[in-house]
Amino acid sequence: MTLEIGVIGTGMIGQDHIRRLTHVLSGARVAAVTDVDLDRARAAAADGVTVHETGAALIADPAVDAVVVTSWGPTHEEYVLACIAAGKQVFCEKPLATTREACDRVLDAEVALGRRLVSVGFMRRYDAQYRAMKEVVTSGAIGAPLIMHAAHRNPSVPGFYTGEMMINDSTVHDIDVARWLFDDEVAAVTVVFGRTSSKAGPGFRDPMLVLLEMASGVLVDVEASAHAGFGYDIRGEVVGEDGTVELSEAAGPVVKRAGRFGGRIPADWRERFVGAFDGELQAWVDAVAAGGTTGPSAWDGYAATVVCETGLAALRTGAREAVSLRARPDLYKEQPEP
Ligand code: NAD
Ligand code: ISE
Repeated sequence: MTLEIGVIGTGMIGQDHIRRLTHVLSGARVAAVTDVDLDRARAAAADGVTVHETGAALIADPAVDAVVVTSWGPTHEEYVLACIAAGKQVFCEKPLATTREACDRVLDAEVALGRRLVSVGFMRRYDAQYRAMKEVVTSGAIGAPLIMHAAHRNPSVPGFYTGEMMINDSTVHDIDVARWLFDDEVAAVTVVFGRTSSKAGPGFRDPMLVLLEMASGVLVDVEASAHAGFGYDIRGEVVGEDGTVELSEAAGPVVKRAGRFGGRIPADWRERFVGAFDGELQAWVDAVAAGGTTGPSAWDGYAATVVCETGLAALRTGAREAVSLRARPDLYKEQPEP
């Protein structure tokens, strides 16, 4: 069976997911696309792909089995809720929705339906290095985890980027990794600033340190940088009672010559996480074709958004801000893989 997919939002990542669904993955094809910019949707549609004028029409299309949402964050709630109402599986790029209240509405709708239809695109869970790190942590080989040091260094960001976006768009991935790696919730967030890079625009205090306190007491410090310049550099090290585990250099071989060694640093998140993006979408296609779903749930999307909102409060106040989550519904107590 070939799963017929509809893609809402044909911008940067929408086009990338269309490419992988069409040329890289198996078991699915793009049957329909839409975008508020219809010319962009038409440009992204290969022969035989229907271009719908609205997301609502795409979701209602009986030829569409399942939906991929890659439009702007504030539009995700509407499309995810429409997919739940239509009983269609939906893979939604992060964020699930941009406010706690919007995420609540998605949780309420899915819980009322009584089965999981929503998967959220936190692709790092499918990265080979992060998965190997999780295996080491859960095996007990380094003893009880105490601290995680992480860095999320963007080479550069568009001129409209702000400190708030560093939390909502970038650090959100580190927040999801921490929850997944330690199978735990974030209990409090503090944001600390030091010297600001001369490359940052007016009012943008970059870099920042985001300190996450997990409910277990594990501390996660995330250096979030927007202007690293030299490349896209993602780092992580977990310090346990008996040892440490660290992500290795990301891409390619190490070359030694003329008394030096070196290798490539990924240019951006597409290069660094290409395998993770392929893996998450293939896993989702396979699970949906088999009649279910997999991957980060609406609960994971909700928790990440609430922690980001708390992070924004911490950024404004400079104080330690406690995270307050609603009770986790039974539907999300058993997490499907990974
Ligand atoms: P983009 O601006 O390149 O593309 C978004 C597209 O959505 C645009 O073509 C826009 O016209 C369209 N759009 C906006 N409102 C719409 C609506 N109501 N209905 C239909 N289409 C609409 O942005 P992007 O970088 O592709 O990001 C899209 C989403 O993917 C964002 O939520 C972003 O956070 C997420 N994202 C995730 C990752 C990741 O690492 N997982 C990376 C980049 C982006
Ligand atoms: C972007 O939106 C992403 O999601 C990338 O994974 C992240 O590394 C980058 O900082 C964001 O801008």
